[in-house]
Amino acid sequence: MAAQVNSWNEWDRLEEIVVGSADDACYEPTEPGNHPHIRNAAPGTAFPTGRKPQEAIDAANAELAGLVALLESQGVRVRRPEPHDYSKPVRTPEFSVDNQYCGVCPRDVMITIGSEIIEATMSRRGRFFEYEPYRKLVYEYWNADPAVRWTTAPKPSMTDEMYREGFWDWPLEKRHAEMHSFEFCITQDEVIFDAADMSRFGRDIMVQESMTTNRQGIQWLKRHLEPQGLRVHPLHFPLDYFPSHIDCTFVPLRPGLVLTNPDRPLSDGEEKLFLTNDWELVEAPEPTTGNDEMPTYCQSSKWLSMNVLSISPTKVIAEEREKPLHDMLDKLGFEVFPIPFRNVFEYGGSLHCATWDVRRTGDREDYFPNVDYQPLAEG
Ligand code: ABU
Repeated sequence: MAAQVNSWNEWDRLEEIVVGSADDACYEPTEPGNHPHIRNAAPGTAFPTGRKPQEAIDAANAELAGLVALLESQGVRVRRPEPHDYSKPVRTPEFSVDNQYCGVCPRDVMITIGSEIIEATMSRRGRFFEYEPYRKLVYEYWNADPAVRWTTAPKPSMTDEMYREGFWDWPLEKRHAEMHSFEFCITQDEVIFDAADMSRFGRDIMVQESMTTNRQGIQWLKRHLEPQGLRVHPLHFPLDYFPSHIDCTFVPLRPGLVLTNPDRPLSDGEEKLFLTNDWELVEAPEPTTGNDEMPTYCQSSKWLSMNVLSISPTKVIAEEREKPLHDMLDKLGFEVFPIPFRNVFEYGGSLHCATWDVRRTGDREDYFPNVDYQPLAEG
């Protein structure tokens, strides 16, 4: 029987993928793990709550439909999340939030590593139940193929104690000091990670320590994945004051080539792993849109420009306005498929974020034969 779930990296030829949906999306709630703000608004202006306007939902859905059509035209099977009422509050014995967020970015919640599907712990209260729209699909894969493994990571408490009070108001000097010790809005007591802080390179998984993934989360991933012969490498980008999700910072495009973010260099010494294994790190060009010109309710950075989706090691989908990036990818030998995606930005991501690849061709390869590897216990 053909494998239903198989994906070892970010670039092999894509066969099946989940594309998110903006149906019933809400504004992300203000909570200890997230203080969303309206771009260019006067300080103190309250961020809206509840359901997003239908017009904004329709505009994002139209662009997501464009992505679906393009993928299908390339022979990729596309699946979608189940409907979910994001306007429902979340109440556990420990916390409550008035509404949830959306199902636009499955990448944040779900990851495929070989034949295993992992549901992340998540780091924010409004996203606690965001695995639900994908459960029917997971059951389908799991029932259809006995080789499929399905793991749900431990759910964190999301109590007030799990968060660092005051993080959002830290003055610049404190932020600078804490940033170098990689202390953000989540503390280190519980296992916390969002799936989008990981990037898959065959046998090696890179994980960014961030506002959405802590050291305990990385330790859990090491203990879970390393007995299977994988290697989990924490990565750090100390000039990113609000790091969340690796796919606007460090984006592998094919074996031996990573697109990097010039504003967010790797921590000193971490580039060695790549350079000693003949990987080339190429800086992405300046995005066409400055941070101040990003959509009003978008909480992500201008570097959504580099949040591209690979259909194969030679074909990449990129946002239509990012012409300098298209030109660079073209020179590097890629066929670029530009599509409009700006209306999706306010839902937390661009093309890579809005997808979760379930099946790509190819097996687990070792792209880092010369690895100076930290054994599990020392991780
Ligand atoms: N969800 C990805 C956002 C990353 C960034 O703002 O750079």
